[in-house]
Amino acid sequence: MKIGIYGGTFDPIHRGHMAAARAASGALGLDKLLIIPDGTPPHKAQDACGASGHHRLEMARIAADRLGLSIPVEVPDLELKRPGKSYTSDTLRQIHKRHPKDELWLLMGTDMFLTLHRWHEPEVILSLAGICAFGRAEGDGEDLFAPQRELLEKQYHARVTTITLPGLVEISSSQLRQRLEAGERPEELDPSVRGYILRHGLYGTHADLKHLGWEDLRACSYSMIRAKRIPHVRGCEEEAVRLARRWGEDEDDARAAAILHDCTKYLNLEEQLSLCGKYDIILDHMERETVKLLHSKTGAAIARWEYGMPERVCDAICWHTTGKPDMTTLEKILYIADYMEPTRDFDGVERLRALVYEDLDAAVRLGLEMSVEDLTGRGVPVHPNTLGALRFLTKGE
Ligand code: DGI
Ligand code: FE
Ligand code: FE
Repeated sequence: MKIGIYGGTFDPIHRGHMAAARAASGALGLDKLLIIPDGTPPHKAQDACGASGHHRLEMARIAADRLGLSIPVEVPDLELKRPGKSYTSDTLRQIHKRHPKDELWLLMGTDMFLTLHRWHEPEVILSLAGICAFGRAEGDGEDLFAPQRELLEKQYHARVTTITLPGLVEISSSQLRQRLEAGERPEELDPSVRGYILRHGLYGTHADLKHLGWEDLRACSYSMIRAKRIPHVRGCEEEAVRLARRWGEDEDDARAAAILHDCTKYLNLEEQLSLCGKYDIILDHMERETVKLLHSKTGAAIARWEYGMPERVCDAICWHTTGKPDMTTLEKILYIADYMEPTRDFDGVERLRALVYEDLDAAVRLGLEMSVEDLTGRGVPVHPNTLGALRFLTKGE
């Protein structure tokens, strides 16, 4: 197995790092990539205005998920956990011990590559891993690489591969930090990483989470979920706004509810229950047993207390999974938009899509019926609110 190892301060991780990771993974044909935020880098003092190791790790984990690579990408905390200075030779020893049969490749930018012979224990580094150096800017080329490659090959029998990343401009993390502090939205950051920075007020950002514009609200919400769910949330937003327009609901409320509706979807049972405790959410017996039912409750609380959303928006989020008897128009819109937004694909979705612009209640009822049928077919107990919502919409028949 070929394992790529990409270490760095990643303060913060940006699109330049991500492009390099993708390019190196393709060029080397990697089977796995490890992105390793460093502890105390030996070559520079920890930046006073930088983020903590914990935050750098979390941002790297978000970026790793956004790479869209088909190979596993892991972000271990092994350098952050190791006391003292971070030496690459120690990291490689650790990884080699864990994967003795695998081929290791160390990824790095030009400046690092050109000083490699002066690192701590270069002979250990170069005996344990091949080097994949990438030019970070136009013009970094063979003329710079060749002499260094020859030196390393002669002196240490190093295996060296060099790649240039076409069109990649130099991105400086310190400039990014300054621009963030000045309130800019640098294109060079993945929106989800930027959302994480805003949520935690890193790098001197002072975003008021309770009064965010749409772009920032999306960034914050996306930073809480996995990349593969973003198209669904995006689709749900578009659908909810269209439905609000059709059924005379407030478009902004529909948009906000949709953007945030699944923001706690990836929390595990323990994290869900801890939020329920923090926000005094009272759970019934079935909710306590079913983690899938909790994200609508905790999502509503986060919308309320972190993002300052109005009650009606939070209620829509609260009922989006099960529905309930006597729903408001906004609650129906989010429930059904979640069910039939453009990226959903299941038998009968077209019927729902046609119906929902003709008769909102009939579409919600059909959605509930399909949901009950699906749950029952899988042997999953149906929540009383789902049954109550259905009964309410069928009463009088
Ligand atoms: O979060 P989404 O995947 O976008 O959609 P959702 O919030 O409707 O969640 C769907 C999940 O919730 C699905 O795994 C089934 C589950 N679910 C929905 N209604 C009920 C339910 N689970 C139980 N036990 N009972 C329900 O009535
Ligand atoms: Fe959901
Ligand atoms: Fe959803």
